[in-house]
Amino acid sequence: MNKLLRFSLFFLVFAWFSNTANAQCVSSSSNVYEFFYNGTHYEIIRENKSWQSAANCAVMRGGYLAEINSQQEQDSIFYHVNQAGIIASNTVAPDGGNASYLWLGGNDLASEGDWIWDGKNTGTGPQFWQGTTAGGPIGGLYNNWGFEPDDFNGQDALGLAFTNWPLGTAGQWNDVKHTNLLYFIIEDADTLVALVHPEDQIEFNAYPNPGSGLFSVELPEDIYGQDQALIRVFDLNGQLVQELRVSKRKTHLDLTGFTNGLYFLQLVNGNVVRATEKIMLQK
Ligand SMILES: [Ca+2]
Ligand SMILES: [Ca+2]
Ligand SMILES: [Ca+2]
Repeated sequence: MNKLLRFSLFFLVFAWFSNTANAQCVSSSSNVYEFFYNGTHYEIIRENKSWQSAANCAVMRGGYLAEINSQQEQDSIFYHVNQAGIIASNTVAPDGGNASYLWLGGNDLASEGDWIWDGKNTGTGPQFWQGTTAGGPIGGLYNNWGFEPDDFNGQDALGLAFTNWPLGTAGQWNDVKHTNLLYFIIEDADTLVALVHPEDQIEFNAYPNPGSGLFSVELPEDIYGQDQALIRVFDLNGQLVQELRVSKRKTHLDLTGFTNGLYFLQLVNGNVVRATEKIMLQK
């Protein structure tokens, strides 16, 4: 394939990808505020999503909803939340004293009172708190609740307060309903810049396409053997359905357990998205 054709094809695929999967995640890069803490890339996303949609979006961007593990991380995140150009009235949880919040990666959705760090929305993760205000931390893990959690009318997701509420102050945590549509904070997001540099793109083939479940994925020589290469598979809703580490030039991808439809493949190398592909599953 000549270079110009390859270049054009790349942009067609990229435009198509942006218009479908990414459109359901972040609609404009101008709504993304980036920062680094302790060598890790964070993003504050100024778009409103339910807790689960926000977590799915975090995974699609290569990370997870932020999990705060220390006072230093709390302080750094809250500092940047205040630098991120957030208009408080755009990210309000009515059941959280009508104050403003951003999603963090904690919830007690799976089991009431068992607060876990579940920033990838897998339903599992380390537990950091047990019970309501009368409860306590688990395993000495960090927490920064206000006079919370109180499970008021059934609250199962963790909000970082941007403004004060009757039971706490800005910066502290509150449990609010997971269906609130709030801004959110992603930890360990990929650096997506490679997508706009076609010369950095990696050749990446998945076949047969369409296929009935077993796909072969072929990678070029230059990432052969590097254990940092990852293939991620997303469904049309942006939910991560599979993630595999690439250690061989030719890899097999088994989607036989999934429903028919279109899936997106992301090839990640060196914490950068190097290629995207779409495959059709037709059993
Ligand atoms: Ca963290
Ligand atoms: Ca709860
Ligand atoms: Ca609460």
